[in-house]
Amino acid sequence: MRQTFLPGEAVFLVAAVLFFAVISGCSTTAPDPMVENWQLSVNGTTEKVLTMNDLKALPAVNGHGYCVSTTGARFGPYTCNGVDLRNIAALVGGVGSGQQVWVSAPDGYLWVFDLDQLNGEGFVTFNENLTEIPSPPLHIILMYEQDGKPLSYDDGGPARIAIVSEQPGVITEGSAWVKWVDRIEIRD
Ligand SMILES: Nc1nc2c(c(=O)[nH]1)N[C@H]1C(S)=C(S)[C@@H](COP(=O)(O)O)O[C@H]1N2
Ligand SMILES: [Mo]
Repeated sequence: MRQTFLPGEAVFLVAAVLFFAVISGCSTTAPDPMVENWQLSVNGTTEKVLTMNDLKALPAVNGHGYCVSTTGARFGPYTCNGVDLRNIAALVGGVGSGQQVWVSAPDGYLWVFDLDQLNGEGFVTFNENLTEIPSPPLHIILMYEQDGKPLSYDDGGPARIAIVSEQPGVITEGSAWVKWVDRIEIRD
């Protein structure tokens, strides 16, 4: 048996379908549980726990990031958006001379940065041919966007360390690019 709809009913049906599509998560703004559940613990003179919204509320740094693994695989070049590690450290008392910043992830990976590196100095840098070049000024950021998009889990998201420069084509060592960062500690 054939059913007919009046135009008004058709409009209602379309609206209802769209409404359920949106509330069931078929929308680009649906919250991502990985991002929603992510927390960053920051320990220094004091302690802080940051959510992604807290991180995004800090001043954003945008730069060019490009890294190479010990096996020679390259990642990038990317445009990276995140927060300067110094601004995160400042929330818990900052980093004094002789102190280090320990950045770690749930898989147990840990990388340590010294104060010079925090100020963008003392990194080994390469050009596209993997020839070592003098380092331009660099910034260590906690990146939450790569190429303008939220950082995927496979790329180390929700938040990953990136070493960025104002100029493109500067390659840094991938070992410092800690993926899935959830803990930052200032240590003596
Ligand atoms: N959490 C975490 N981050 C990490 C690593 C890791 O094992 N765990 N490996 C590092 C190393 S040695 C490199 S070269 C880069 C790229 O690693 P990938 O090849 O696993 O992407 O991520 C870095 N960040
Ligand atoms: Mo590596």
